[in-house]
Amino acid sequence: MARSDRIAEPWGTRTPYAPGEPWPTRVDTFLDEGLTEADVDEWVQSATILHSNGDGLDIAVKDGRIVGVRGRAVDRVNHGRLGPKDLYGWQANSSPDRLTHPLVRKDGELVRATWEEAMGRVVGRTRELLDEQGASAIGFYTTGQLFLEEYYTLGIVAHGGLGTNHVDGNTRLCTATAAAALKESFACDGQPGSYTDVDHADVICLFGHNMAETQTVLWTRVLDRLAGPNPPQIVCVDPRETPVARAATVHLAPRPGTNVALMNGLLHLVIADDHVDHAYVDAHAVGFEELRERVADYPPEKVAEICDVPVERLREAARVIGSAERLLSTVLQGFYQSHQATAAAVQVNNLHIVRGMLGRPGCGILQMNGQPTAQNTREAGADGDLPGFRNWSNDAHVEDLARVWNVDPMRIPHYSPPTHVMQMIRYVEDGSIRMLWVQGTNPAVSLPELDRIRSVLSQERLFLVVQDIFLSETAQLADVVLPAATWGEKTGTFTNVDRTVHLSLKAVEPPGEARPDLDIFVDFAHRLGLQDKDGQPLVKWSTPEEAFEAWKECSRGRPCDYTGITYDRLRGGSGIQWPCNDENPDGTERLYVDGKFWSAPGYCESYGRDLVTGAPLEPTEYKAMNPDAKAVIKAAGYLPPHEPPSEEFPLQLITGRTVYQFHTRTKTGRAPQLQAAAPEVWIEVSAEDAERHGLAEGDVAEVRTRRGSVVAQVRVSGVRRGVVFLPFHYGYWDTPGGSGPDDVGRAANELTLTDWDPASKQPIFKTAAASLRRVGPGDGPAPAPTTTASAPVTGHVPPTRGGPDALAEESFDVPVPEEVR
Ligand SMILES: Nc1nc2c(c(=O)[nH]1)N[C@H]1C(S)=C(S)[C@@H](COP(=O)(O)OP(=O)(O)OC[C@H]3O[C@@H](n4cnc5c(=O)[nH]c(N)nc54)[C@H](O)[C@@H]3O)O[C@H]1N2
Ligand SMILES: Nc1nc2c(c(=O)[nH]1)N[C@H]1C(S)=C(S)[C@@H](COP(=O)(O)OP(=O)(O)OC[C@H]3O[C@@H](n4cnc5c(=O)[nH]c(N)nc54)[C@H](O)[C@@H]3O)O[C@H]1N2
Ligand SMILES: [Mo]
Repeated sequence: MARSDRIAEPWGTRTPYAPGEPWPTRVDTFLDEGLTEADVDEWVQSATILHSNGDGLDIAVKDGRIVGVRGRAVDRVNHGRLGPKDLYGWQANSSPDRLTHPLVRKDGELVRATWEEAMGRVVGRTRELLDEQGASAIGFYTTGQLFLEEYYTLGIVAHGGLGTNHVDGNTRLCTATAAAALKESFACDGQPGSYTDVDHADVICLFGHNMAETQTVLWTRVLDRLAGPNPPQIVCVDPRETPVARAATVHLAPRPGTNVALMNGLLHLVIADDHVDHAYVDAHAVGFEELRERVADYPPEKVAEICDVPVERLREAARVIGSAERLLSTVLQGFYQSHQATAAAVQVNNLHIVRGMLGRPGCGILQMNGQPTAQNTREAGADGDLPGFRNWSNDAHVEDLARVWNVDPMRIPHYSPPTHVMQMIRYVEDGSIRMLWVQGTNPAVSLPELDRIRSVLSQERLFLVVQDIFLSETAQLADVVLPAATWGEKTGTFTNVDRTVHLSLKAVEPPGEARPDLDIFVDFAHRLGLQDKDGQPLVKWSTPEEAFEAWKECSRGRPCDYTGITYDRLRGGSGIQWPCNDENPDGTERLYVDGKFWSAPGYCESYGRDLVTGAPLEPTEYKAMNPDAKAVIKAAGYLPPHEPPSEEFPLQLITGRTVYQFHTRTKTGRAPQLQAAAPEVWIEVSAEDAERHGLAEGDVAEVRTRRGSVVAQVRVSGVRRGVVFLPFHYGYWDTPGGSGPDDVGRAANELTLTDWDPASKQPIFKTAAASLRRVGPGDGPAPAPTTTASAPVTGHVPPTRGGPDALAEESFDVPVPEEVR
């Protein structure tokens, strides 16, 4: 058996294939040192949990322990392949510092407690607050990393049981814009495309998406097409020289935060050259005229100036997109974590609608998710939306949900939009939310402006419950810590970006007294005595499979219809794409075939929002705009970033990821190979900016914004000029400070701002005005990987208008044309 090395070779060897051919199989395996497949007692079916790709894998078990993983050759998503985090990340499960028993705060200290005592405190405080202040004193902040069954249970407990509107997921930081953009254009969440579109596409566009590092196996599929006959052309829009940029036919490296201008420029050229599928647009969309008028204001010269990209490059990209016969687009955080997130992501949808590139092989849109189970957070209503993509502003939908739950419709909050997490933090700060229950997320590292977050979460009057598998930075601030079982230790299902549902089975026992998140929610509901209309228990299930069956009923007839899926059908073979029901017994590869949408006013999930103010549209407005269930083309004008560079803060800070680490590193930081590959935070700058600041590779520097500062070694990389990049993975759990900075800042979110996109409410992690200062010499080169976007600069510099010689032009001088709206 070949052991796969995904540290040196994150994407492994090529298996080239031609358009329309099946992607060849390649099985990746990793087992503990010294073991072979013959030593394995049992292989237990699952899928990958450290990104949204949903790669099928089997967990190797020996003597009751996880000892490795192997990609599932039969799975439609990965055909056997695994990425670096998948191969090595599981080792964190058996870390000696896993939480093994509950903790409660006594005299200021977290001390060991029984489940009885810990749950007693949680239930006691819940009762007190319900009596004193009502349900709106209680908030839930969940994740994109639990299982579908767990979210559905949380949703019914929070919405149908307590009746609080304060329920959100960290999916707000992650894929809120994916959902929002799909709701704007198609009035419903759900990815139109399929990963098999990679097999057919002749042009693949990646908008603010470093797929090579963040969905490694999907990128492997792209690389295999590129290595085969008739390869697709790649368009990359990213200010960094990512591996995607290096493989691209056209790389546009815009100034951060100018995505809407760039998209309007592309749409301008596509429409001007009449690469429009008029028959499709006339039959299946509303709003084209408004778009045509709006993008007329964005001629290429003006767009090139706003974005600081060469005008010829922009034209080249438009030519490639305009002449595509099978166009696949992906969109992610470069667009979503920005001030005009939804507006920008919607323009990608517009490109596809205008070009008639939907519902056919190779013509997909993937408004990507990031986390493995983020799709389920959204589907099951744990992010504030109602389960089954029901429309909170449609009374009939609320009534229908009340019927499924057997509760009074008035019990389900739907009087205003669900509270998003940044608003919840504000309510905690103000004191109207008194209890916050955080599950599977680490806001003390991942939310913006950490100094504020730490102070809000450590307030005396807040009762903070944290349900995690480690004593994270956030758990250290809690009043009660609940130890959870995780992937491999519990059973459930989850759904990836292209709607593929996988079953993940329990392989080993959780450590100590740790319990599955599902059991914790069910226990809470029972202890609280939550009941339905007939006095029966509100939560009528206790096992994952029972919860799944209950969810199926809730999904019946809705777009994300799971009624045709059973645990048994998911066993043994490949994952299945929803909707899967009587009409589509084997699942559904692509949505919106033949221009049919789920956007009828009575059926749709959302009436949409104003892209500038975020105000929800009234049902009557939506009906007038889109009476016949078509796709909606929404135009948007460009607005400059909210915190523009200035004399004092002349650079633009962007933050993001590296291939070897996952988020706040609670798992990857405990997997030796991954931690060694990217051990410490670094600062990336262009050669031009390094020179300007007197910095050389490896020097120690300080990045400062109005909120704080981070000190780290400098990597001189292929990032565009005027931009500083920081990975956001490095918090404090493995520093002497523990929960926060002792001496100097390490976490990128010390620097980021409290601000969000008006439509999706997704925080802005990708633009902040920053300054850079040399602190002193370092100890060798920066600790940044050299196999990725953070590779040392090669001489290829992302193209800007003036080219690399335009040193004279001040980078803070972001032009804001007068006529922008
Ligand atoms: N290795 C690894 N993989 C992961 C994760 C991880 O932590 N580590 N996390 C998972 C999750 S939850 C998510 S959400 C995804 C995120 O996956 P990605 O979105 O691919 O990752 P990011 O690094 O956050 O951002 C992508 C790119 O946006 C670019 N960018 C920044 N500002 C702008 C801008 O203004 N315009 C444009 N066009 N681009 C810009 C950055 O240069 C960066 O290369 O990854 C998932 N996969
Ligand atoms: N500056 C900056 N900030 C960002 C981003 C960025 O690009 N830049 N990206 C944002 C995005 S897209 C995301 S998704 C977030 C991610 O931010 P977080 O969600 O805060 O990051 P994680 O480290 O994944 O936190 C997950 C937590 O859940 C725990 N956990 C793991 N498995 C289980 C389980 O089965 N049960 C329970 N109960 N707990 C479990 C882990 O130990 C960990 O503490 O960060 C956001 N913040
Ligand atoms: Mo994410």
